[in-house]
Amino acid sequence: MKCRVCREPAVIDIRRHNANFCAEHFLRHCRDQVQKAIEGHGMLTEGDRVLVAVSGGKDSLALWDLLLDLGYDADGLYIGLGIGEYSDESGRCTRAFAERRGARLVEVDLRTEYGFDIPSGSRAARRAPCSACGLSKRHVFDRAALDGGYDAVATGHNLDDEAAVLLGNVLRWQTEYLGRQQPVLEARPGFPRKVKPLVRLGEREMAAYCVLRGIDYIVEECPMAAGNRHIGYKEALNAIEERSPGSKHAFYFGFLERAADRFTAEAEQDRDELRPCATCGAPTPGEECAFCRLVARATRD
Ligand code: Q46
Ligand code: ZN
Ligand code: ZN
Repeated sequence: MKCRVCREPAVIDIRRHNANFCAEHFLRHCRDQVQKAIEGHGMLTEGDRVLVAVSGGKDSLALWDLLLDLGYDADGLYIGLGIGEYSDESGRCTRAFAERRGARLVEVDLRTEYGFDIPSGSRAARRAPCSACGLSKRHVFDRAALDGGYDAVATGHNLDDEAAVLLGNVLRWQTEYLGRQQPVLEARPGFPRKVKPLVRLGEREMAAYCVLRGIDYIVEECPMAAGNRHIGYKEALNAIEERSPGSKHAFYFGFLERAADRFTAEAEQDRDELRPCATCGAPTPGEECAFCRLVARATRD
C-alpha cells in the first residue's frame, strides 16, 4: 500500500476516495477537505472569530486543531454536563489540548451556572437525557457565541454523523428537520451562524487524524448514548458503505445538491413566529423558551 501522492508506504486507506496516504499527506488531505468544505459552502471568511463546540472527543478536538492550523481565530467552548467520569475525562482531554496549543478555552458548567446536571436534571424533568442535553448545549452555545461576539459556532459533525441524521430524518420524513440539515446555517436574530467544517471527513479519518497528531481524546462513548437511534442508523450505513464505498458521501451530498432546497421554506416558516423568551430573551415560539422550562423542571425540589 503506497501513498497516492509520494509513493512512500501508506498508513491509511480511504476506500471512498480510492486512495492511500502516508501520514504527512493524510494530514494534508484532512486540511484540504476542511478548507474545501469551508469555501464550498461559504462557512467562514478570513478573520472570522470562531467558537468551536468541544466535547473532548476526536471530532471536536480535531476540528479545533484544523481550524487553528488553517489560521482561523478559533476559541473553544466546553460545557460541563456532569455525566460522572465521562465528563471528568472529557474535560481533562479538552483542557490538555487547549494548553498544548495555547488556545483559549471558555468553560460553562451546567451545575454551577444553571443548578442541574444532565443525569439528574433530565430525570427530574422527565426528559430523555440526550434530548435535555442537546437542548442545553444548543442554548449555551448560542448564548456564549452571541455574548462573546463570535462570527460563528463550529461543531465537529462529520460525514458519518450527518449521513446518519439524514437517514433518520428521511425514514420519518421529518421535513422541517430536513430543511435545516445544511452544513451552514446563517445567523439570524438571537442565533449565531452555525457551521460544520468536517462534513467531508468520516469518523475513521478523524480518529486517525488525532492519533497521527498525538491528540489525546476521550475514546469511550457517553454512557447515556445507549439506545440512541443514531447508533443504529450509523451501523446500517456502515454495512452499506462496506459493500459500496462512497454511498454515505453520495447520500449526503446528493441530498444537499438536489433535494435540500425543497425543504427550506418549511423550516423558515417556523422562524418568523419567534419572539424573545420572557425569562432569558432567547428566541422562542412560546412565552418561555424550552431551555428555561427545562431549567425550571430540572431544579424543582
Ligand atoms: S453527550 Fe449528551 Fe451526547 Fe451524552 S447525553 Fe446524549 S447528547 S450521548 S453527543
Ligand atoms: Zn505521501
Ligand atoms: Zn429562556
